[in-house]
Amino acid sequence: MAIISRGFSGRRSAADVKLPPGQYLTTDFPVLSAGPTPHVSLDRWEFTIDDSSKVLKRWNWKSFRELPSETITVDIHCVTRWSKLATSWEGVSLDVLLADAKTDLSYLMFRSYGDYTTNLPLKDVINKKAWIAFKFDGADLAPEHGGPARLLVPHLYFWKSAKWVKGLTLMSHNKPGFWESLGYHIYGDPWREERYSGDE
Ligand SMILES: Nc1nc2c(c(=O)[nH]1)N[C@H]1C(S)=C(S)[C@@H](COP(=O)(O)O)O[C@H]1N2
Ligand SMILES: [Mo]
Repeated sequence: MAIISRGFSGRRSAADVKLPPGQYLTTDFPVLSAGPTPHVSLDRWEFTIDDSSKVLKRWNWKSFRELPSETITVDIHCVTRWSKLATSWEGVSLDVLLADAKTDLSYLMFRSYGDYTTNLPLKDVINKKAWIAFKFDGADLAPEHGGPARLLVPHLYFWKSAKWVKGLTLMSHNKPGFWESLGYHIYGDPWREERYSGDE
């Protein structure tokens, strides 16, 4: 009897996959950047958490890389309609980074080198839903894909996964980031097809 178990082979064929509405599968890894790739040297790199008035936490590359990290395999969905399955990353979860930043502020603005920003509710980055990733497919994250480190929030459209991330600001109210100010959806759930601000 030839019974092929999907769980056993660990692979999914296109027929097995349910994609978010309006998405197609790609196997390559398109580069989408609103501006030039900022090149940040590791000895100048830092990641900070602030609340708009003061810096609450700060890591340099060395202290960041000493944090516990994990390998994550996730599907990603770009608002330009490509989806890529089972991408493999290594990163530090936001749970680790936010661990002793006790706060009653429920929104975040992620900030990148090169000035990109994107907003997220705090609840969407905790409980193993978001990481600061520094490896893709076992190799250091390439600069065009956001290296040295990028945000990875796979359950939302990929514009939320800020490349070249340098920190986050805790906020009491939700505020649009770069693409959200230009007409993209404030939240961006691919399963509800929240592409543009008019989409419910
Ligand atoms: N800093 C920064 N992050 C960014 C972007 C950007 O222009 N600048 N583009 C976003 C968009 S629209 C997408 S789809 C993904 C693309 O990531 P990739 O180039 O690694 O595929 O990065 C997101 N993060
Ligand atoms: Mo995108």
